[in-house]
Amino acid sequence: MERTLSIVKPDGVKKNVIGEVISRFEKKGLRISALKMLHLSKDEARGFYIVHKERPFYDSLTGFMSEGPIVVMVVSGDGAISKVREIMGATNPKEAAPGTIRADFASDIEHNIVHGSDSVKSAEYEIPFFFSSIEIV
Ligand code: 3AN
Repeated sequence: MERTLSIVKPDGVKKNVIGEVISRFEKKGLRISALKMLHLSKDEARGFYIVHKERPFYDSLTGFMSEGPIVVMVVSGDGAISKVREIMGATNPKEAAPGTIRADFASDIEHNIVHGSDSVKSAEYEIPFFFSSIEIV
């Protein structure tokens, strides 16, 4: 059993697809082990995306991620990290496979609806960023 951190980003919340995202995970046999809505400050978004601090899009990405509420969740199951990334589709929605969340709902590479940890190491940083151990079932 593996755990990953997924986020419905501010554009996903605005487009009213929180349930759609969760439902796509559930339909593939994944389980939601923790869930909450919150609104990150810019500094908190900077902390979450610290691995990208040298990237040219860091300021714009953290601005976007703090512009409105998000839904954060721990998703669990066999191969949860790669399964969630498959369901999300490629970072750039133009390259995302048909039927993926990003192909269906994302407007561009930054406003791409959903986040999923890209490795075990990332998940180990990202899950405790949002949840304490007693909040995860
Ligand atoms: P993913 O979310 O698919 O793992 P990463 O880790 O490469 O993608 O990038 C993290 C986030 O940074 C992406 N979800 C996306 O919102 C944003 N991002 C990535 N590349 C760009 C880019 N070239 N321009 C703007 N934002 C980007």
